[in-house]
Amino acid sequence: MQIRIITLFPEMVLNLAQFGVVGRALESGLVELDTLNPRDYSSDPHGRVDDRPYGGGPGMVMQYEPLQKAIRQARDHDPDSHVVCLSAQGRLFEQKDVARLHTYSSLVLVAGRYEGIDERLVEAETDEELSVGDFVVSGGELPAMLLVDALVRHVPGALGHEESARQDSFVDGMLDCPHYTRPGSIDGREVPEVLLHGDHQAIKRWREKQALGRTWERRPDMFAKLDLSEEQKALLKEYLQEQGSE
Ligand code: 9D3
Repeated sequence: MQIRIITLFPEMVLNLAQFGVVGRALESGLVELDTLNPRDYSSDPHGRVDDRPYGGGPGMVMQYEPLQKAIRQARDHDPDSHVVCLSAQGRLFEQKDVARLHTYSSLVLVAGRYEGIDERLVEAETDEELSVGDFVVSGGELPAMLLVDALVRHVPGALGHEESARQDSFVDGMLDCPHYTRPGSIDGREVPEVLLHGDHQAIKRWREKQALGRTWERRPDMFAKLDLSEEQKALLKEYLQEQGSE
């Protein structure tokens, strides 16, 4: 998988290549990450890539031409290239997009700065517009890095232990259960008894109960989309009874 990020701050996103799961995936050659700087495609003698907004108002707008040239270069004549624009106006990025996007052999991520990008560029040269959440950040770089990290987790072999990738998609739609490690007791707070005895059936059941209960409590939006089995409904009931008795 080839990922190219179009950004005025290439050093920012290339830092991602040095650490953890993404770093190892890039080292192993499973994923290739490059950047293209629109400044290098500006026809302006000073390398300008922004201009004042039509209609007035604060801030600057990223110009069409440098971005268009950078995107065309990044697509590299690959008919399977897919261009994503990171923008606060985009549809919300979620786990199901990860599975979909990771099927493209060439992914081009456009990270904007300033007040925004000339709308005609978004319409004519990008395939979709994605946001990473309802909060404002200063540009598309951190959102693009988030996408890359989530995507790399789905590339076969990138995690080392394939179980985790399968778990990511299994857990997709539900929050994770709580985790514990030694010591068994901290300031009177004990690790749940069931985790200490190696009854794997009981542990699996407990973990699913916690996942269901937490999703119900913390994420009613996620919970509403779940289609619970009879067994899961019973687990959730148990969870709620146990919460009530504590
Ligand atoms: C007047 C409102 N503008 C700034 C306060 C709008 C605005 C312009 C540029 C808001 C954000 C940005 C830069 N953000 C992104 O490029 C961005 C983003 C985000 O801010 N939130 C969530 N996802 C994303 S993806 C790209």
